[in-house]
Amino acid sequence: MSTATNEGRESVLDGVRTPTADSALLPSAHPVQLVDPEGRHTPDDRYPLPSGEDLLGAYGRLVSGRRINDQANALVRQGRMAVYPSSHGQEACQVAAATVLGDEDWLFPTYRDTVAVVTRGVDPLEVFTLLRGDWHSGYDPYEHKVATQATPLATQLLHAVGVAHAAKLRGESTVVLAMCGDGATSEGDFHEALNFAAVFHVPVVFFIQNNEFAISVPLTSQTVAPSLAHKAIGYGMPGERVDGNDLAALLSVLGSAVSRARDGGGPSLVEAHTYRMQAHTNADDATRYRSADDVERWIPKDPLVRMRTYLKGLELLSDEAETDLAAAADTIAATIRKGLNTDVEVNPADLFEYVYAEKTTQLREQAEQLREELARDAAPADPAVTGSATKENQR
Ligand SMILES: Cc1ncc(C[n+]2csc(CCOP(=O)(O)OP(=O)(O)O)c2C)c(N)n1
Ligand SMILES: [Mg+2]
Repeated sequence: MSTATNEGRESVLDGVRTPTADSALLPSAHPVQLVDPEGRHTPDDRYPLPSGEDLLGAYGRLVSGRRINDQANALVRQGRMAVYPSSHGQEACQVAAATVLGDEDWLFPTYRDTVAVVTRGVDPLEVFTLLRGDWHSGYDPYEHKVATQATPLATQLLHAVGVAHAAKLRGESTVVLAMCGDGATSEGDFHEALNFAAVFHVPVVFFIQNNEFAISVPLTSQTVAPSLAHKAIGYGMPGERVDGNDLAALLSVLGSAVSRARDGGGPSLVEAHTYRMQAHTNADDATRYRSADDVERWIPKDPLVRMRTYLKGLELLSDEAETDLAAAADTIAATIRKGLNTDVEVNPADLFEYVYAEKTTQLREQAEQLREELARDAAPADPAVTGSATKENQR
């Protein structure tokens, strides 16, 4: 292994890596949990419980996240949005992923991570522009340092590693958090991203939301690894697993992975154990491949109820504060409803813009063809043609 990219680190080939060092890369025996489903604190020496203030702030974002998910689902049913991959039940992962990052950091989300993108500060209406199908992407990735949500699985992991590598070369303190699903871990891009990140020792945190399904494919058909977090050791980076419905544990585990990356510790992999409570998207019928009982087992583990019980038990969340948070979430939902219920004027010519700095010959030809067709359609109808068509129809 080249030492040029691994300054100061011991080579595996020298035989200096001891079994103890290897086991330090392995994830915990059980997913890290700091607050159990009944809302009780379950201490873990390795991971500090976030402060009450931090948890309260994150809980507010959880409430808004749930509201955004449910509002988006309703808008899909009303035909105002083309598609929405909901993260209902996975909101703690979403909120934690965005909350642990600083302004200088980058987030690389999947198509399911809308709530993480909004938590990072992107205007929900700009986020929904993409899902509505109006525009190439509704937000400027550079403004909030959030990459565009994309459908191809795992491609964002490679882009994330590239950004982290560039930041390292420039001597910046940027950390990149790259999200993916359990299904995406079977992609070649996942392997390439993790291997490159480890070999070049770049500041990236890979965050897998294991929601037990890749559309209809259950995790048991996806992998026979002991856990997805175990995959990390194969690349020479630490892996950790965390209860994906425990906001406190997610903040602590992801926060520690981000600090480690920022301090020059290199990449790591965090797997959150959660569950996709709803269908893959509105185009999917989940009852064809899983039972209602399977889903019901996860209802008592709901991340929102759990954090509310915890905060209320410590009297950190008053009834009044809860009403205020619900009202704030309703305001966001009302803005989304209003925005998506307003028809936008689209310019068909935009189909050919904004991809290349200079249009290719083919694009120019296609743009011209479209312009001619639209001009022809817009021209007043020729009565002779209309008359003969009418006669034709009457036969
Ligand atoms: C490269 C690629 N292959 C296949 C697909 C089709 N596809 C879309 S979503 C999906 C399942 C992904 O599951 P997972 O990674 O677990 O994410 P989740 O949807 O559960 O959040 C598949 C196979 C795709 N989008 N991209
Ligand atoms: Mg999945």
